[in-house]
Amino acid sequence: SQSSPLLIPLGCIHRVMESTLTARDRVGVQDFVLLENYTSEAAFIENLRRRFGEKLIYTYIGSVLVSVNPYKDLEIYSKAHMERYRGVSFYEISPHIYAVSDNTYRAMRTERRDQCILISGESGAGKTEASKKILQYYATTCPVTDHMSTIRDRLLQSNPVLEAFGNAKTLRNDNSSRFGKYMDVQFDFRGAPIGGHILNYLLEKSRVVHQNHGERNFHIFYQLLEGGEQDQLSKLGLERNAQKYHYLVKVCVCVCVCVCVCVCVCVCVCVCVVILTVMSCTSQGCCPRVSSINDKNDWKTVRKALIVIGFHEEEVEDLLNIIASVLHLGNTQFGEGEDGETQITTEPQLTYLSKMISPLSFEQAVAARDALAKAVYGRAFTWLVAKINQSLAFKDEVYNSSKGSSSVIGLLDIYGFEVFQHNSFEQFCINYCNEKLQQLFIKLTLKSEQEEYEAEGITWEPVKYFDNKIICDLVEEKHKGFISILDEECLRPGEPSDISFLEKLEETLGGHAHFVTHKLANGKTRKAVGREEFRLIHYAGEVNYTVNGELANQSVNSRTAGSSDNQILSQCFHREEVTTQKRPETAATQFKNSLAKLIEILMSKEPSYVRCIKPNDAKQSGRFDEALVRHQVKYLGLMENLRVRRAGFAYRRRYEAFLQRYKSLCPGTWPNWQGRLADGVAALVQHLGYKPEEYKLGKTKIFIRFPKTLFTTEDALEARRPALALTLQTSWRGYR
Ligand code: AD9
Ligand code: MG
Repeated sequence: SQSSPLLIPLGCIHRVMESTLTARDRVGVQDFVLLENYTSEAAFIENLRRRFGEKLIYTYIGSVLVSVNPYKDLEIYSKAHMERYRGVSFYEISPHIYAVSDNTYRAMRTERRDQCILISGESGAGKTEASKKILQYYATTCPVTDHMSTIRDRLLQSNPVLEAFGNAKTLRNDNSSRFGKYMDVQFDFRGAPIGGHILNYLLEKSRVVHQNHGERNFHIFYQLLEGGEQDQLSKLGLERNAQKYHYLVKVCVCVCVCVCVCVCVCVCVCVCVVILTVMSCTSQGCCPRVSSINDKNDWKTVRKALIVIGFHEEEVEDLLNIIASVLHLGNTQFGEGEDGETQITTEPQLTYLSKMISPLSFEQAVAARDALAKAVYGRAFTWLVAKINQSLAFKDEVYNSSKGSSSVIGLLDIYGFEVFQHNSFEQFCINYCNEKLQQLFIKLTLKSEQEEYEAEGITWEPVKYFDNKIICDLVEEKHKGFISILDEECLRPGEPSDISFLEKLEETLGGHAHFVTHKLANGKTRKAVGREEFRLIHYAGEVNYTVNGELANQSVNSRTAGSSDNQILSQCFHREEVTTQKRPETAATQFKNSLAKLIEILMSKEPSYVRCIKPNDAKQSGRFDEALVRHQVKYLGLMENLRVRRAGFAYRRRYEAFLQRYKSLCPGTWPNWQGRLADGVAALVQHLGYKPEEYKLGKTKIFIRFPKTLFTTEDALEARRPALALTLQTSWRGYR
């Protein structure tokens, strides 16, 4: 049966090795299950706040780890800390991301079942940091031979490379992941890492040509300009000044306002306050430098990482050429030719770019330029991931030496739910992806748990929770969901139009509880939603999306790129694509399908959860904004999670397995029980002195409410058969 992550550590709290806990560790409760007033949201938040105040950022809800971003480096990630958690049962030590990492690792080894760790939370909550800490834990604590150390190093070094090309500064996070990442780490039978594989999801390509004010393009552009050697930049025709590049920053007009306040008390004191107001940053982010980022150092790290991963010098050159050509593309300007046609007017750019003059209007030429830049960057990113995957693929000789048995731990780190002033198609995909993951969490924790009680005929007080399936359906339902409508509009003959798309949406989805447009039912206009917008009421909040450009033609001048001398580019734009002009799937459908595959992968593994919380919007350490935290606790469903956990049965086991394990503890069932299994179990638990409130007998399984009950039984077994008793952790895991 599908095992649930709710089952294991409720009881862990009873076994916490008191001696390992310091007074500081005891602030609040380490597991929300222990909260006296466990139904009170205020008590929940107060516990988080108190612990956060003591820099205790981790707390459990059973086996689910809740993590609050400290926004400062805490000294809890050293090698010594890793050692403390290594091989120690989840419940014997204070909550930590390393405890989850270790528990998952040992479960993979003892149960021989693939695992995955799902990290969720909104943008800036700490998902990427958590996933890096997990990977570092495995890299440090798992056994490795020389042979395997290369793979371990490559796994670690893939992070800075992918972050350089796929992360950027946003208003929410200075290192925001602009792509989704699922990484499988493969281990051999000794538990050593032998390979890896990365799946990447929808890179936010629009960022290549446009960023909101206060944001940046992908880190790699600034890293190259800041850290690249002078002769390398010259070769690429680049200047060491981000201000020169349209795709990075527009020349800002700064207006200085000088306010003089004169106060006369015997002497005149003149206080001048100079306010620099950035007036015109119409299209780009306007912030090439970010205080929390050192582009020059990061460049060095990326260059070294590329070597570790196994990039040849020519490949690095080609990659840099692509980065440079995107910048040159951005600076390409258009003017009117003698016959009124649009021409490229910036000569120097032509030295670095293939000619792309065609009978286009000015707007079309700009759109084609931007589309080409996005496509080139997007495909180079895909190529990069494929290249990293090649280097992480475990080689046959390693596989053979591992005697053919390997297991996997998958790490999911995607872009978090986000809301900006202007939300486009990309935000729609990011937030839809978060809906799907929330749905998976509900399915695997809240829903499956309650369904099992029902199926087994166990009396149970159902816990109410918001099921966001209704929003997933709104987006992906066949024929009448958002994506189907978008597809239809795109496939209609003639130019697809944003307005007709919006009308279609209104026609089909108008009246849906989670879909809103500017039109009110009484014929009036809703001011909070613009005429080119629609609003989705997501599980995590309301977001207005602009349809402007939603259906923009994504055709790319593949011919130019496909015949390029640059090896990466010509691989990215296959020749067949140029000749076979079949209409591709829309980006939304592609994304929907890739998400469906991801969910399938995750469902095939045993999940562990890390739920990340962002304590404030100012990215400041020590600040705990209660309203913001309350909002996240609500939409992440943490209270429901706790209630199900408290009300539920920590442990369940099929009758035959339960009897088999414990029959020796009861003369009536030993050595073989001949009657009905349920009766045998009833006789056994009666003999063991289980109280009625401690257990329930279902149709095929016994359900035990408190792990303490089972621990006592385990202890009895251990006392009787010390040689046969497995470690507690193993047996807990194995009982399913
Ligand atoms: V997004 O959805 O990719 O925009 P994430 O990934 O959830 O987001 P990230 O892990 O990038 O957020 O964390 C944001 C910043 O918070 C980091 O750059 C760190 O400066 C900070 N952070 C997060 N977790 C920790 C931590 N455990 N210790 C110290 C942290 N700082
Ligand atoms: Mg991230």
